[in-house]
Amino acid sequence: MSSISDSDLPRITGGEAVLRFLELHTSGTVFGLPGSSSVPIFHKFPDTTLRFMPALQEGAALSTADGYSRHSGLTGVLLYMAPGVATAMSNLYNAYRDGSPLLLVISQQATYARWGQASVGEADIVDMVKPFSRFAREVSNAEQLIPLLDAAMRAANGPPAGPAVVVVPEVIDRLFSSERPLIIVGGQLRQMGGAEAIERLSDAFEIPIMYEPFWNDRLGVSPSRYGVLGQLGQHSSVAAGADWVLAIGCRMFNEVHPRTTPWFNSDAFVAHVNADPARLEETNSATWSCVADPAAFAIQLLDMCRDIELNESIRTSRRLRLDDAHSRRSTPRLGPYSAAVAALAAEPDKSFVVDESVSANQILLSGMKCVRGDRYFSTTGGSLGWGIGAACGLALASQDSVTCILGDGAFFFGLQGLWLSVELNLPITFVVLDNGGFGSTRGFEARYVEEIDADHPHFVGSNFGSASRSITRVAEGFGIKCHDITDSDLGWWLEDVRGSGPVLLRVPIQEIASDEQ
Ligand SMILES: Cc1ncc(C[n+]2csc(CCOP(=O)(O)OP(=O)(O)O)c2C)c(N)n1
Ligand SMILES: [Mg+2]
Repeated sequence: MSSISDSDLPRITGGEAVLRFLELHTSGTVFGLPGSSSVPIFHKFPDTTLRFMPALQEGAALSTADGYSRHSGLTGVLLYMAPGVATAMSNLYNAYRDGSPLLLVISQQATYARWGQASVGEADIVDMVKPFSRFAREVSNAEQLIPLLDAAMRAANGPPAGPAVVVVPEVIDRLFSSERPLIIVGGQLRQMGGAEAIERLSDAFEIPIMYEPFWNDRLGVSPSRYGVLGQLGQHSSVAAGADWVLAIGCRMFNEVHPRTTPWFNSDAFVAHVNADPARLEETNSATWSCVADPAAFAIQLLDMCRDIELNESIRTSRRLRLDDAHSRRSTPRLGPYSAAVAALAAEPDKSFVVDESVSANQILLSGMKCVRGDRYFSTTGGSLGWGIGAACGLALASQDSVTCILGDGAFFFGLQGLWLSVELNLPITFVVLDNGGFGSTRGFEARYVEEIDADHPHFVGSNFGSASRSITRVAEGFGIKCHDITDSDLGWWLEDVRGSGPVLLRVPIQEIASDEQ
């Protein structure tokens, strides 16, 4: 009997092997941008069932894949050597922050031409991407290709740390004796499937819920639940007065603009649950923390509370506290974004929403009045230029309409992504909230100028001047229908154009004195 030797097996190229792997294990749609060293892979696409979606620039390829993966799971991206990676980096950072399952296959200079950094496009790509990926290795021989792709796939699918569910009785005991409990949720709770359990816990035991401060990549729970009080703000009396806090699937609020005063009373019991140990390390004020899949934790917590009766006087005082918080919330917030936010508050019930609205983001989050919390997406990374691509990816994956809310700066950063929306006639409404520049940066500048008591404010590079007016011209140049509208007409326009193809609504926002423009 003769045995089969290696040479009898049909040989396939590395490029074919990569594409077969993507065919078997990913959403089936691959994003990217070709270059000289990746031609052999691209050449094999027609022999597969994979669909390739091109991009004008790698940042757009990455954010489009990110959006797609949020709907359809693990998604492949093909990039060209160091230049492609460097261009995609800011959106790689966003995807990493939000735990988006992406499998990036990056080409490298041919082995015979590797000179360190000397040959064109060559660099230590593993070192470049390591801080923003769960797994990064270079394939040095054919045998390693499939095992490394396999390991990368498992790392990308996560969760970052396995479900090690430990619910200590302390969390539950204290919950039932607490008069002023509070749950703070992050996008990880939604991503891993725990939204409903936390909503039910809140309903059953009159517990207020808040979204974590700063950016949220997803809405941890549905905004329409009675317990939901919007986003945790700097001056929240509900947080300051809380005696039991469960921070679940979120960060611990000490990033970007750190507070000097604590969020909670020093006597409060604060539990922090997150699937990623690195997030727990950021903890600066938790009494108790636990690495766990937040969804599994929430479901188990709900289950363990099922037969426990809440003392009637505690229930009454919790209900009064919730009613009181609601009555204070219903006071309308006045501000330059209020009309636009009101028009967008129920948008996730009608369409997927991708939010890169920067200054409006927090107001929007707190003003949301929708049931479909699962249809809102933003990024915790905050690297500008993500939204347009992510909206294309979501529209492509869901075959549904998407409303993409952008700052004018975010529009200019991500505009290469518009190309795909036109090419595929995707049902996306781009809403550009145009405040004439990098408004949030301008806000920092204004505060700085005030602090140093300067005679003349210098707004260096934060006002777009005439470039602002080019938004509709740029989008029209891509072939997109554009309308200059007012914020009070936004609701009407959304109804009129939703789902009809790529359309851009430019909404001027008057927020600063005209001499600063
Ligand atoms: C890639 C990148 N570069 C720079 C920044 C710094 N930055 C943060 S917010 C912002 C302004 C965003 O402008 P816009 O989208 O118009 O929103 P606005 O602040 O006006 O609401 C800038 C430049 C960033 N977040 N990402
Ligand atoms: Mg702006």
